[in-house]
Amino acid sequence: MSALRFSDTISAALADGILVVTIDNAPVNALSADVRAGLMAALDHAEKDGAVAGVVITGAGSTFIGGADIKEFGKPPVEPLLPDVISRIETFAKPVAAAINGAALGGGLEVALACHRRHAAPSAKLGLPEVKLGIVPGAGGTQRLPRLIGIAAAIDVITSGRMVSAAEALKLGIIDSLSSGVPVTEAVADIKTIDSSTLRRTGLLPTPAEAADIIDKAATDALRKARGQRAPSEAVRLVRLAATAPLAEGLAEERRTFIELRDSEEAAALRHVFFAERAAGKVEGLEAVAPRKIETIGIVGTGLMGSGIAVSALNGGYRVIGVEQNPEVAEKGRERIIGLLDKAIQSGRLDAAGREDRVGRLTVTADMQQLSRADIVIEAVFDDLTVKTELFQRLDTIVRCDAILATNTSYLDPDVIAAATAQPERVVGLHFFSPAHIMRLLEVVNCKRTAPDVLVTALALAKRLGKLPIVSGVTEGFIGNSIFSAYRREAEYMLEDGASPQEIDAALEAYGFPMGPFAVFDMAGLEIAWARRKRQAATRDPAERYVVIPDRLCEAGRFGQKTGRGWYAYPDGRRTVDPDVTAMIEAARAEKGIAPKQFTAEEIVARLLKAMTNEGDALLSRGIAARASDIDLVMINGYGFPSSKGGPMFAAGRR
Ligand code: 3H9
Repeated sequence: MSALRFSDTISAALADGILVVTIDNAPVNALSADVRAGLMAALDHAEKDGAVAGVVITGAGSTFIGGADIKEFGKPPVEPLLPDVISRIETFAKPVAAAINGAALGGGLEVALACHRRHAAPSAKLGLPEVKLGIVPGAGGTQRLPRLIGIAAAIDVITSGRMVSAAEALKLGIIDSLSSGVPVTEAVADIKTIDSSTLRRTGLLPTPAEAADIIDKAATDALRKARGQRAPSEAVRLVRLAATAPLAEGLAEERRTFIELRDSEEAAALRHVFFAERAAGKVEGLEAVAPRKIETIGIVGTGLMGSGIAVSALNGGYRVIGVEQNPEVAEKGRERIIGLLDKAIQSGRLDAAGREDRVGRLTVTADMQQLSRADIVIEAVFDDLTVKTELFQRLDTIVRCDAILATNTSYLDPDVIAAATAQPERVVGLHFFSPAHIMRLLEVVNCKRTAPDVLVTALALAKRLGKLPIVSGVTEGFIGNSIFSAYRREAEYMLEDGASPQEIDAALEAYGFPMGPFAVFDMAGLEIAWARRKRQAATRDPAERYVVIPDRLCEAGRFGQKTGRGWYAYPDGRRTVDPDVTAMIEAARAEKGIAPKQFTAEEIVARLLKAMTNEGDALLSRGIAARASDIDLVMINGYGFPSSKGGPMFAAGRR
């Protein structure tokens, strides 16, 4: 094999008369301008060189191609454009095969779809995740995929943006073969046998015949899940076009739609979220710190939160020791955890073998001494400072000296809990969101004395649990509840100033929140916040504006949905405006002599955004949050802020 180089990222070697072209553009072989130019140059070479009988395209490392280079979006386009490279591959006179060694996503799969043959490693994942970035595939995905697998299946794959396993890709017809060895070797052997006059050019295939009702159902399902987002509905329209329009027409319409969506606010916001997620959990200065080894996780308390944490830990492959106060409660905790695993089976997220494996790694006991085997203990007991400090002092005497202690408090000061222990540097906060086995967000609280390797271990653990870890410093409510408190306060101020709960909720829901704040308060219950306000009453600054309406609601026994009444009434479970609440609000305004103002939906959103970003700025200036994008991720993943708006800090910057 003699090595050839076509650009900084594209090299090739001749193997048995086949030019094996390798894309080496770490970290994910994205299709940058240099990759596109190198691919074109390699094809030029293959076209002219009579010794080359065919071409195999593959990726260096563990990825085939991670897609278009998202960092290039928003910059002036640089030729050759990806659709031109792809069209050159499809119409190439000599056979071209894709040796899919790892993830083939977005533009990466589009390159493969244009090849005449596709061989994938069993571990490869394939997909068109563009809708997650607010765009549609822009290099032929909506036109070529349906020609291979049919309209209904293409609608599902493209509008979900899901990763398809190599085995499923074979079944669907996306790939031609699953490699039992090295995909490149098999692709070279295969392509040598192909006659150039019989090349299967995907774009020229008709879409397979399908019953109209199957296609309609796939489209209806996709649009229902899209909940008003543009990209999935545009993708459905484009995929349907593949059945009726010639390739050139379909590609032109796809390109026009791709560019329009790529330049939209929604796509800019979703790109921000993509890069924010990659930056999250990275702590400056700790890059070289190695995490401690974690195999066994102790969890004290197996109630609602503890059982969810246990399921997360079992899903992450850890051994779990749950501890309860007595054997009866331990048995209940075990049943609760197994019940959650059974639910996962019912919803198809887990199979019977997976359940057995998890149950085999689970112990729930009333014997706290068992925690001497744990590498980390997470407490999920009642959120009370005395309860937690006493527990940590007891744990100090039981766990190994190198074990980590984590508190799952949402409002208490973990520095105080840490200070009560013999080794405060081994204490970290892990603030899970409920239900803990479902919610991705995990605030990792870096306490005053947390050791660097303890923080790094907590972050590594969070990733293995499939969580999105965001580091927060210590402050009341950490990042999320600090901002949510500011949001809540402002919503209450607006209520007093003249807006109704239903106007505020409707404005936020039209903006993209699944529920407005008052509907959320009713769902969560009003009594916990009431209890906290009562605790804080003695120390509250009398000059601070205080809205009494939520207290009045609680005094009237209106604790939200669970009591059938809160900010709204719930006859037959339906959220309904309650004249009694309107009267309470009007009375509270009159007591303060406030003349109610009218608010537009735009004003309501602007005021709430401002309250969130003011608090966000304060958290940044105090070093509680490391970056504005971390705040955005917390609000999107923990509090329903619409990802299509990019989070409060991003949205405020675009106004
Ligand atoms: C597209 O293809 C449009 C076309 O239809 C039409 C075009 C005309 N570009 O996730 P990781 C970076 S749209 C630039 O932690 P993993 C990422 O920022 C694209 N950079 O790795 C990070 O950088 P850093 C459709 C990218 O192993 C680093 O790579 N494709 C891109 O957990 C590692 O990322 C997608 O939407 C990119 N495309 O997962 C796929 N991708 O180290 C998006 C990644 O500086 N990518 N980076 O923080 C992924 O889903 C995952 O990255 C992947 C690897 C599964 C590939």
